[in-house]
Amino acid sequence: MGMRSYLFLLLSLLGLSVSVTAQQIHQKPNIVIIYMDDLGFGDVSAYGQGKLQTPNIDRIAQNGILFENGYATSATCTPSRYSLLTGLYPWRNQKAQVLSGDAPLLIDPEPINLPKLLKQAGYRTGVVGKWHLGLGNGQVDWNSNIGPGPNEIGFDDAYIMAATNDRVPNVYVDNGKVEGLNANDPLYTSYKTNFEGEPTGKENPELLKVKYSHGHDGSINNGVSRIGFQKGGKSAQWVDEDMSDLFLEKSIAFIKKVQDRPFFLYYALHQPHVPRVPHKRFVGQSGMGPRGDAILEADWCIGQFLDYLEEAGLHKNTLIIFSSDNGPVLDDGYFDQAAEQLGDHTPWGPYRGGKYSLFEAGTHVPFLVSWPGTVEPGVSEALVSQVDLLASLATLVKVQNPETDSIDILEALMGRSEQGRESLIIEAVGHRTAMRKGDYVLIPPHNGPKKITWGVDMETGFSKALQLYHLPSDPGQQNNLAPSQAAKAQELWAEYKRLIDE
Ligand code: NG6
Ligand code: CA
Repeated sequence: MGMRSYLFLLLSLLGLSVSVTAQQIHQKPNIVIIYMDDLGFGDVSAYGQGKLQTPNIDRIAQNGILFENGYATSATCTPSRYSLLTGLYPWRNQKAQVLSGDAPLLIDPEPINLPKLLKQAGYRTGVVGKWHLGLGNGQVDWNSNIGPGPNEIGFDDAYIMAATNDRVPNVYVDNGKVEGLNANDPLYTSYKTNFEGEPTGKENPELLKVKYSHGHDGSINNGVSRIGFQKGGKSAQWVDEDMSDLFLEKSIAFIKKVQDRPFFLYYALHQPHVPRVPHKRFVGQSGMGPRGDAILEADWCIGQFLDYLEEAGLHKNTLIIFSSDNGPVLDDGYFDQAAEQLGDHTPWGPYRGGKYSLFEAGTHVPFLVSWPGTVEPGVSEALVSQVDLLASLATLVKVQNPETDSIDILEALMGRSEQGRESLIIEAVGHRTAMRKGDYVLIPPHNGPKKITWGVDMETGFSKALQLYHLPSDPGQQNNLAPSQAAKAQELWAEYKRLIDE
């Protein structure tokens, strides 16, 4: 019997309360995934790229490993989140695309997934924040029990925003129930037609405090029009300015409730996704307009969260993984001065493109791992992807690693090896894919527009020509090597085809 188990047994035999002690001596670390929405590689100051200062996110980097080659699997939200929780590549599932707020649950409750796997290993599991993975069976009724949802795929506790902060319904769902709903004012949503008499951004611009630039002309809540229509549920509708503090509070409340056992928390912040409506404490703080202010608001919350772990004596036994679901975007549908007030800041870092794009900045995101006392701080060049968390964490908590697209790269994540993945398939909007392998990125020929067509100023990376880039020498993907290095390009293209057909 190991020393720790012996101590535990002794305390138990003596009949002492072992709750705090159990947390200190149990062998499995708590696991927290802090997941941002649309945060770019250059938005985290620890990467030394942009001008915005994120001192609290940087604390994770200073106490852990900063990954220079960390990826989301997709350049949009739903597919990346799907991969993170299932270990499956999103382009294998046609339905894994940006979902509407009334879409059914995308993740099949049957097979193993990350929260279920950690539950098997004895973890208490919780999710707080942005969900955007669908709820219910297709005819979701917001006025009764909402399911299947996070509770059916392995989360013991779930306090979520149903979809995105720019989509209806604008309510929080607390373990399958809309929070604050008044039975006399039931909530209905539609993504097709408005409800009679309900104001919309399109017809009632005088009611708006944030004006939309494209899309987002549906129902109005809190002076902001959204995608889709909603009626009723007025007492349950959120106030955007309070969302960040609320998610922080709920995250800490979850930990307080379960901290005598190992826990897994998926803390999914909504920043800096549109609409960017931070609390007034942060308005004007970045000098870059609402996008920068929203990031500072998130950074502050992360600081409070880290402080709590320290005060509770949990930080040394907590593995934190920090990343973002996709790359950055400036105007994503509201006039919020994101481009005009950006100054010299570079949310995309040295990379080309951003959210939606097959170019690098779409998926090449900040990726930090800390576990004070266990993981030695440093910088790693290893190729790591969010899809690999499932297999890597299975190894960490000593349960069987299920057959998925996820690869066990635990040694790289712990900074004990520079050997990450050999290759990775990345995805842009519309399930179009490319491959990162070693120092190269291969973008196969794709049909499709050069730029996003619905009002976002963003290059897609799609081209009828084969593209090959050497990232270390050309991070901005300006120099297509496919014509001059034809043999290399053909070799990688063949490998890409093999990987996506597997
Ligand atoms: C787009 C929205 C955009 C954002 C995105 C999803 C329009 C015109 N644009 O369709 O604002 O909501 O979907 O973002 O509706 S994500 O980060 O959740 O993937
Ligand atoms: Ca996103």
